[in-house]
Amino acid sequence: MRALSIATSLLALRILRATALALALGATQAHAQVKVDNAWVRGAVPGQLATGAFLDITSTRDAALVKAESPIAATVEVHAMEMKNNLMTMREAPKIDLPAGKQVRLAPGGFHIMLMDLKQPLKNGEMVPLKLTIEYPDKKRETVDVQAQVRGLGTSQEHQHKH
Ligand SMILES: [Cu+2]
Repeated sequence: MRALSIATSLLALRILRATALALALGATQAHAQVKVDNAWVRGAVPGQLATGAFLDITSTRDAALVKAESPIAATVEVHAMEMKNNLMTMREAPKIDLPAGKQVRLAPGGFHIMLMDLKQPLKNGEMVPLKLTIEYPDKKRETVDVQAQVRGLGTSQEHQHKH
């Protein structure tokens, strides 16, 4: 009886270990599918209402960036730039496609994350948390947390316009 119960608890321990390992692996794989590099946010002087966040993003399988959030801004949108009547304008993009294995750049003059109704000035060197929501073709979603560094304080005109 005693031998049996030890065997049973050993088995239980093995199952627990296997489960923990599977959970750990699952978590790692989920996050390894999307890689974010060079995340930065353009600095904002006191009183400035909006600025842009930029980054390079690569997904190992087809996906789309569908949403971005940050605690430093009341409103966050994914934006695309386009020419309209010979003027560069920006509009909200419902999503940014991330083809499998291709690095997609969010950069000044192109796609960007618009941080609006800023709650605080952003000084060079500060870190801004961003939460990106990635959607896969099967509609499953996951979030990726990114720390973006503040650079290039208040030098741009392109994010000064009103939305
Ligand atoms: Cu914008």
